[in-house]
Parts: sequence; C-alpha cells; structure tokens
Amino acid sequence: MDAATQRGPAQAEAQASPHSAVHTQGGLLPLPTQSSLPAITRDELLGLYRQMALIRRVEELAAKAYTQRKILGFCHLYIGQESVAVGAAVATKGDYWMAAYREHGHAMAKGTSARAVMAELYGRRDGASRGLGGSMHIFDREHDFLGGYGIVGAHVPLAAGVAFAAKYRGEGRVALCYFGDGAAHQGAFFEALCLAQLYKLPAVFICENNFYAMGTPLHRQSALADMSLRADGIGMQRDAFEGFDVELVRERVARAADYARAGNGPVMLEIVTYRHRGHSMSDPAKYRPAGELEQYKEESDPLKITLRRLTEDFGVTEAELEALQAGVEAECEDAVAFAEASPIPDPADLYRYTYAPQQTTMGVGEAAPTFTIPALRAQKEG
Ligand SMILES: Cc1ncc(C[n+]2csc(CCOP(=O)(O)OP(=O)(O)O)c2C)c(N)n1
Ligand SMILES: [Mg+2]
Repeated sequence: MDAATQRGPAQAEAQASPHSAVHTQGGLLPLPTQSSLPAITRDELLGLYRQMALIRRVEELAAKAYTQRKILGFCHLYIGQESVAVGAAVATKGDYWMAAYREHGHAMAKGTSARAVMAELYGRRDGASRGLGGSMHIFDREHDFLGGYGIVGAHVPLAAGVAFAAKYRGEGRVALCYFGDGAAHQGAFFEALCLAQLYKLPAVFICENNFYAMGTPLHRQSALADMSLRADGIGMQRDAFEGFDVELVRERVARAADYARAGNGPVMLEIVTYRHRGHSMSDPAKYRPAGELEQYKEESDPLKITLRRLTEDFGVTEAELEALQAGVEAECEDAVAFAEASPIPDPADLYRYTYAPQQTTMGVGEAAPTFTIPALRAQKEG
C-alpha cells in the first residue's frame, strides 16, 4: 500500500487530483525548531527586563497624567503584555512593525524614546507623530515603526502591503503585524492573510490574545479558543504559545521571523497574554470574573517572571536591580518634563502630513492636489 492509500480513499483521491496542491496546504515547510539567535546572556536579559520596566513605568505615569487631564482622548495601556513586544523585538530589529492602538509598548520596544512617546501622548510638537496623532497613532519612521492604528483590523492589509514592498525590493526584511483577538474576526484580516500566503510574503502576523475585546470575553466573541487556527483555513504556517516569559517570546518570534525571512512565506502566531488594565482609561473593567486579574498578576506578570529568573538563575543582586529601577525612574521623569515643556502643535500643520510630500503640498489655505491620471503620469515620468 502506498502512503496516499494508507490515509484512506478520500485523501488518496485528493492526492491524485490535479488541484491537490491547493487542496492540501501546498507542502508548507515546518517552522524551525530552533532560532538563529544565540543563547540569552545575563546582560541581554537584564536589558530586556529594563525595557519592560521602562514601558510599564511610562504607562503608569501616562495614566496619572490622564487622570489629571493633561493627556486627552483615548488611551489604551499595554500593562501586563510588555513581554510580547520586548521579546519580539530581539530578532526583528531591522524589520517593519505595525500595531493597533495599544501600541505605546510596541513603539518603545522598537526603539522610540520614552520622551517621544510621552510627548505624543501629551499631544505636543516633539512627540513621535509631532503631536498630531496621539496615543493611538504613534509613528516612528527612523525605527521602522509604521504606526499605531485605531480602526480594528485595518492595519493588517497595510502590513501585507509593507511585506509585499519588502519582498519586491529584495530587502530581506520582514513585516510584523500586531493585533488583538477581537481583530481576528475582521474581514480585512482574512483578506490580507489570504493574499500574504498566496504571494508568500515575508510577514509575521501576531495575534495578542488577551482574552478580551473591549468588555467582551473571548468565549463570547469566538468559537475558537486558539486564534492561530485561523491560519489553517488560509494554508499558512502557524504557532501558538503563552507570551508572559520574554525569553520564550524572543525565541519563538525569532523562529517565525527566520522562516518568513528565508522566503518560506508568512507565519501567524497567537501569543496568549493578559491586560492588567481596562480596555482604555475610561474602562474600570468590572466585567472580569472575581480573582482573575489578581491571579494573572500573581502568576503571569512578565516583570515578575523575568525578575525571578534574573535573581535565581543569573545571580542579579538587589543593588543592581535598585540601580536599574532608579535609572528607569529618572528616564520616565525626564520624559514627562520633556512632554510638558514641549509646545503644542501649530494648527497650520493639521493637514500637512496627511499625504506623502511628493503627492501634495496641501496646508491650511492651499489648494487641494488634483489626482488626475495625466498629473500622476507626469509625476512618475518626471
Ligand atoms: C472596525 C472597528 N470596529 C469597532 C471598533 C471599536 N473597538 C475598538 S477596540 C475594539 C476591541 C478590539 O479588541 P482586540 O482586537 O482584542 O484588541 P485589544 O483591545 O484587546 O488589544 C473595538 C471593538 C473599532 N475601533 N474599529
Ligand atoms: Mg483583546
């Protein structure tokens, strides 16, 4: 009996069909069982811990400023999820990142300074997006952090476009796209993943499953518990794991990025996580079952997990940790002072960055550009 017959008549028939490559998953290569990263060192882990502590403290101070009405508008905190962005950043330093609106931590993990994030939250001119974007629209071209998006799922097709551009230009870079469990039900999400797989784009789609979409728990929004299974219907490689331990995230995201970078196609990851705060600053999160938050804080806080590993396995001392925390505190206080001293944006700049410079010079009082076909052709030729 050959291998095809052993799997039963239906499968044997599919094997023989001229469309079998489509019916099966087209022979996806497995994910590597080890990444190209070297083993983590004491110094590296200490650095990752510092980065997580910095993100947390920046957000704690942002929450305080928000309650003082110094920060206005929406503000979604990443507290509890820091290990995801910080671990993922290790193997994707030169790559493109895009995220949803809970993105202060992603921007900082990618290299945006605490100053630029805080000033953006304050809506000031020295913010990452010149104070015009606010909490949900941090953008940092220098560090290839391509935003911050408020429309749920809408950035997933954009990330596929970025991955397409990276492949087209032969950059060897990968596009990482972060979104929530709620976003994984969006039509735009499926459409983007279908094309990404068809074109074998160098992308890693990361669903940060924190079990809530606003106040709706996962079991009331999805018949699937493992959101990575979405990839099966698309024929995409996938992986799923808990993301509370920064070291584990570092390794598993690196494997996915290695796979995508090598030209094997995109990967969908589900990283299980948990947000300690409500959906946004205006949400007291009373919908959670009693004791749930306390249990996550006790057993699954990324900072606590890494702290334990640093002290127990790497011999990091109290004095070292105190110095680290003092440095974080000083950096955050400096970021707040910087934001408060930064001027508010000039209203004349309101429309200045809506379009790419070569397509428009539109400012207040100027004529809107005309997007006629001859004008665009002339622009391309010139
Ligand atoms: C297209 C669209 N629909 C609805 C909303 C309102 N909304 C904002 S956040 C959100 C929940 C998204 O949850 P999830 O994707 O799990 O991300 P999380 O907030 O947990 O990080 C919803 C429904 C929106 N911003 N955009
Ligand atoms: Mg969620």
